[in-house]
Amino acid sequence: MSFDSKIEAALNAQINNELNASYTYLAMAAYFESEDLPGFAAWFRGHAAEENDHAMKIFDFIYKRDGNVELNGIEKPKAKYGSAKDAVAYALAHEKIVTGQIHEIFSMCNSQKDFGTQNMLHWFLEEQVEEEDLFRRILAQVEATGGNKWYLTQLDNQLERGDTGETAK
Ligand code: OFO
Repeated sequence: MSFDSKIEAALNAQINNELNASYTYLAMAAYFESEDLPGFAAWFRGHAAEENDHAMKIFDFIYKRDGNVELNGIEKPKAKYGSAKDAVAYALAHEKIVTGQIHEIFSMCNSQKDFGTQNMLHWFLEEQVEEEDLFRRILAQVEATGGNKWYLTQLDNQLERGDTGETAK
C-alpha cells in the first residue's frame, strides 16, 4: 500500500514539532545555566537530545515507507522564564501539546487505514505518557521548594546525579 500523502505531510510536520521541542529544551538548558542550576540545565539538555532522537525516529520511518522528508524552519524558542517553576510548567504544557499532535496523527491513520504508521506511533503514545508523568513529578518537586534557593539547589544536585525521584514501576 502506498504511503498516504496526508500522513506523510503530518509526519513531516511532526519532525518539525519534535525539533521545536528539542530547541525549546535547549533554550531551557541555557536559562538554567544562567541561573546557576547546572543539574536542571543538564536534565533539559538531555531532553533536548531525546527530542532530536524522536525527530530522527520519524525521519527514518518516512524513508522506510518510501516517502520523503521535507524539513521546515524552527521557531525561535522562549529564552527567559520568571522562575524554575515557570520553566518546568512551560515544559509540561509543551509535552501536552506534543501528546495532542501525536493523537491527531494516530486518529488520521485510522481514517486512512494506515496501520503501519499507527503501529510505529504506539511508541510515541507510550513515550508521551511517560514524559508527562516525569515532567509533572519534577514540577511537583520544584513547587515543594516554594522557590527557596537552598531547597532548589538540593533538587538541582539531585537532578545532576540523574535522580528524578522516580520509583521503579
Ligand atoms: Fe518527543 O517526546 Fe517530548 O515532546
